[in-house]
Order: sequence, then structure tokens, then C-alpha cells
Amino acid sequence: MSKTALITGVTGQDGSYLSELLLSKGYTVHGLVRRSSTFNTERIDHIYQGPQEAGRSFVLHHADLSDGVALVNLLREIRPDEVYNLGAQSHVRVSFDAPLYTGDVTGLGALRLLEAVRASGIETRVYQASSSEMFGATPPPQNERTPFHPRSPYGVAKVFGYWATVNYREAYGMYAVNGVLFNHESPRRGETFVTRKITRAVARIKAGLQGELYLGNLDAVRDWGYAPEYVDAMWRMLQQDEPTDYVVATGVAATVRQFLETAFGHAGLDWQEYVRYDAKYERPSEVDALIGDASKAEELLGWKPQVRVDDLARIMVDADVRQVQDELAGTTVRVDR
Ligand code: NDP
Ligand code: GDR
Repeated sequence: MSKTALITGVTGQDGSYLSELLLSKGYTVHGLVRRSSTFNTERIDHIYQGPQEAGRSFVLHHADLSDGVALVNLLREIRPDEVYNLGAQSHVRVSFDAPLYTGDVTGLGALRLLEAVRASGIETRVYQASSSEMFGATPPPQNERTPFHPRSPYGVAKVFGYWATVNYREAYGMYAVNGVLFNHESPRRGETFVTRKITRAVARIKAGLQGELYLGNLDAVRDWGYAPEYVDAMWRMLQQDEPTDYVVATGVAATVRQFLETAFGHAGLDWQEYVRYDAKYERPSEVDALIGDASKAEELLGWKPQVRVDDLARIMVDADVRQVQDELAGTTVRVDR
């Protein structure tokens, strides 16, 4: 019998790659989509199956992580074997502007989903998208035993979701796991995260559409991996005999400045000619350095990353150059904000 999965955050970067992965494994995938006044399904349009399609394996439902009753009803209706909670207000800088909303969706939302699983009485396995942002000010390398010291409302909310997940595992014997994922990027990365902001700017500068790129702190150190590899780790976490929590990372550190050098350099450009500073992109409290130690995931899940930061930057620049060319040729219609 093929398995059924429910993904919150299905329209996001990870939701789109995870949907593709599970469909390729023969799953029926249900995705939770929040209502928007504009189209928010760009990343999954290529796998969308209309409601009239017979025997469809990819089904979308309107709901929201702020609506616990909708979550219970959805779980009762779908009865998934696996639930992946990827939905969140996921932008760290924005979480300082909308702290309560972030706490509600990113933190309480995880608890609402766990409680909805319990209330619906179904047997299922739950993946919680935890984050390296929970480590915050604790110096690297960070692994499963590293204490949390979050530095943003987003990080605080993720710590809440983390412990809610551990608590439901301990209190109710639920198969619930935290994937503590370090930054992971791709051509589908949201355009306001720093890697994509840079690679998209490279493509637009190259095409003569943009002259400057405004950024904040260039000294931040991150451990950037490739999103399609990271969703594979999520799936592996739900296929084990026993539930436990895992760090997922490459172990390779780079500053924002190094990412700039690689990305601009790949297009034959000198980043220093184009990059300007704008304090508005600084955070009131910054996370200086995140570098993960994923040896537990390698040992228990057999998971090992292949793509490192320099290749990642090149993959993303190449994709953005193609996308800008398509936009200029009129084969895609986009509105830049
Ligand atoms: P994205 O920001 O690309 O996607 C977030 C998803 O959550 C979108 O589908 C979004 O919908 C949805 N969402 C937002 N608010 C709500 C809500 N109120 N109810 C239901 N859904 C909502 O994030 P990523 O794909 O990059 O990340 C996936 C998860 O992993 C997130 O929880 C993130 O915090 C976490 N994470 C990400 C890391 C990374 O480096 N990418 C690292 C560690 C953790 P819409 O499309 O309508 O906005
Ligand atoms: P992060 O990613 O905060 O690590 O959270 P982001 O790409 O936003 O920032 C990375 C670092 O770059 C610095 N920076 C800038 N960041 C943005 N967005 N825009 C800028 O102009 C800019 N200039 C410098 C930041 O200060 C920061 O140090 C991501 C999200 O996906 C979270 O959801 C996830 O949990 C963590 O990664 C792991």
C-alpha cells in the first residue's frame, strides 16, 4: 500500500522539493495551502493536479497553522502516515517586526499540529522543521547536545516548537522528531534570504537590469547546504525504528562576504563595485556563526551532503541567469517587488 503524507508549508522552498521526493517514492501527498489574495503556488505549479483529475496523488487543501480546528478536521479526513510541519513565518529579520505573529504561527503552530494529531486519534509520524537559529549565540560547532540560546523571535518560536515535539514524544509515545536543519538554499529559495538576494542580483546586474545591491552584515558565518538534499534527510528521519532528533548540516563555514565573492566571481563580476550597505538589513541581535556537526545523521540515517557552499552559489547563479533571460524573452511573467 502506498503511503500518504501531509505537508504544511507545501508552497515553500522545502515543501516543493519534499513533495517531489515523496511523489517519486509513490506517496499520495496532501499539502496545506494558506489563502492568499495573490497566487502563492509558483513553486508547486509544475506538479499541480486539478481537482477533476482522476486518481490524483497531489492534493491541496486550504487551511492555516493558526486554525487548530481546521488541522484536526484535515487530519481526520486525510489520515496521513506521515506529517511534515514545514509551515512557518520563516524570515528571521521579519520576526523582529512581527514577533507575536511569528510566535503564533512558527511556535504555537507546531503545538497546534501536534495537539491536532492527538485529538484526531490517528496513528502518524510527525516531522518538525526545527532550526539552527535555536543555537543562536552558542558558538560552533553545534550538534544535538548544544544548548539553545536563540537571538530572534523566530529562534525563540522554534525552540518552543522543538520542545513541544520532544514533549509529545515523551508524554504520548508519539513518533515525533525534530530535524535541526542549518541554512539550506536552492534556486527556489525566497528572494529576500541573503543567498538568493545575491544570486538574483548577480543575474540582474549581468543583464543590465540593476546597478546596486544593498545588504547588511557581511561578516555573519553560515553553513549553507542544498535544499533537495535536506528534504531527503527529513524523509529518512521518519523511516527509522525509533524517533530521535537530528542536526543536518554540511559542516562547511562561509561568511556572507565569501558567498558574494563566489557568486559575483562566477559571473565574471567584482562584488565590491556593486554592493552597498544598508542598516535596515541588520538584526537587533545577530547570530554570528552557525556551523553544524551532522555526524549523528550520517551514522544513523546514512545521510551525507554532496553540494558545498561554492557549488551551491554557482548552481543558484546559473539558475537565476536563466530565469532573468526567460523574463527578458517574455516566457515568464514576473513582478519584481
Ligand atoms: P519558506 O519560507 O520558503 O516556506 C514557508 C512555508 O510556510 C510557505 O509555504 C508558507 O506559505 C507557509 N506558511 C507561512 N505562514 C503560514 C501559516 N500561518 N499557516 C500555514 N502555512 C504557513 O521556508 P523554507 O521552505 O525555507 O523552510 C521550511 C521550514 O523549515 C520552515 O519552518 C523554516 O522555518 C524551517 N527551516 C528552514 C531552513 C532553511 O534554511 N530553509 C533551516 C531550518 C529550518 P506561503 O507560501 O503562502 O507564504
Ligand atoms: P537566516 O538567513 O537569518 O540565517 O535564516 P538569511 O539569509 O536571512 O540571513 C543570513 C545572514 O545574512 C545576513 N545578511 C542579510 N540577510 C538578509 N536576509 N538580507 C540581507 O540583505 C542581508 N545582509 C546580510 C543576515 O544578517 C544573516 O546573518 C535562515 C531562514 O531560512 C530561517 O528560517 C532558518 O531557520 C535559518 O536560515 C537556519
